[in-house]
Amino acid sequence: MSIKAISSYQSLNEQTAKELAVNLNFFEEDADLTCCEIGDGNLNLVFRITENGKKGIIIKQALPYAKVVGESWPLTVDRARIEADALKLQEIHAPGLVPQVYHSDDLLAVTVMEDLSFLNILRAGLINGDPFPHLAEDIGTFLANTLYFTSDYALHPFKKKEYVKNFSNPELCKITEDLVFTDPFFNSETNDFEEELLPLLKEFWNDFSLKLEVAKLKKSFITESEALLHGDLHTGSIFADEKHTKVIDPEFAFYGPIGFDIGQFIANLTFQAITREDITRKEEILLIITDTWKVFSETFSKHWQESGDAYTKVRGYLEYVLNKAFQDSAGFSGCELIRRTAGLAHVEDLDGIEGKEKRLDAKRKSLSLGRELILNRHKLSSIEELTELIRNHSS
Ligand code: SR1
Ligand code: MG
Repeated sequence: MSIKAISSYQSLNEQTAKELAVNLNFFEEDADLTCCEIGDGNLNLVFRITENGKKGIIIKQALPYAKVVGESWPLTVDRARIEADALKLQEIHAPGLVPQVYHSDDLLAVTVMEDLSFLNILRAGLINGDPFPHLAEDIGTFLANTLYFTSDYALHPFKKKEYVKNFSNPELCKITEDLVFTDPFFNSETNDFEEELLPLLKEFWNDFSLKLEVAKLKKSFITESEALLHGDLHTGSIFADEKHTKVIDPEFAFYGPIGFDIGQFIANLTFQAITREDITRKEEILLIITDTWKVFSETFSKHWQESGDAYTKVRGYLEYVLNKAFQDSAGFSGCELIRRTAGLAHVEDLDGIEGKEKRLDAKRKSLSLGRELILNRHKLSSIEELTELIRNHSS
């Protein structure tokens, strides 16, 4: 049976993914196609289809459960629609910085998009020590444009509310609410950590000032519909090389606080600042963090001048919005550092360290720095102060 003829969801395999690609006219009937499932993320199937080794297409399909856990964790396939819609909007506001979407099908939960396999996943490239000279400029621009142009500062209130409705993403938000903001701060079953970290984690679980600050950050994540977020902007959600940067995988997109995307990006760079032994190479990461914030805040401020909202002309309002985003991003970074060290989904930057003592040392630094960022975020008044805090905790 041809995959185009089906009228309900079914998960693809390498054969049916090829049939779908032909039926959608991406290839001729008699094309000699190769199809590989290359998904290495936590949730989806990703098929790469090529003809004679030439640049091909990607077919991404959402599974009705979280792949990382299995069928016991059901998960809405509506996230495929959210991802395709978010990519289309991001391409309008940050052209060239996301993969092109060629086709999407909400019923099959499929997005057909540009094959970016000529690029590397940023996390792997950073671990390898590759240079990314355009990263700060590109991600700073991506953040400023996608966050500003989907916010009330830029949109008519009716349009903004239409977007809020379209990008309502409760199941994926709940994953973040649990895995980022709750579970690592309690003795939860989903936590996953090396037993030597237990004494430090017990300190966290008994620290009510820490929990209060995380509760405030979680409240902000849940209640502040400020802009359309990517929602999962770690270094595994970015393809890059020396010339290009492409942000992928916005299936966690929803309306939330601006500082969340910035904070997740900063945290995932921070793992590299922690694990790099050579001072110069550590400083390269701190410079990317500094420049990303500078590009973000300068570009966002430039867009602000065009806003039609009367209050954007009031002295001090822009500074308030940026300062809140900055301090929130420090706090969200802290949560991300802790969850990737002790929660359910880890990062290769830490888990890939071979010597046990070295690995534990890096993990303890991530946890302690995470706690510092959460507790002291309101004392930070510049990106230099933030990078100094990271520097002090990572040496
Ligand atoms: C069950 S999903 C685990 C994590 O993978 C995604 O990339 C998100 O970061 C999520 O929290
Ligand atoms: Mg992902």
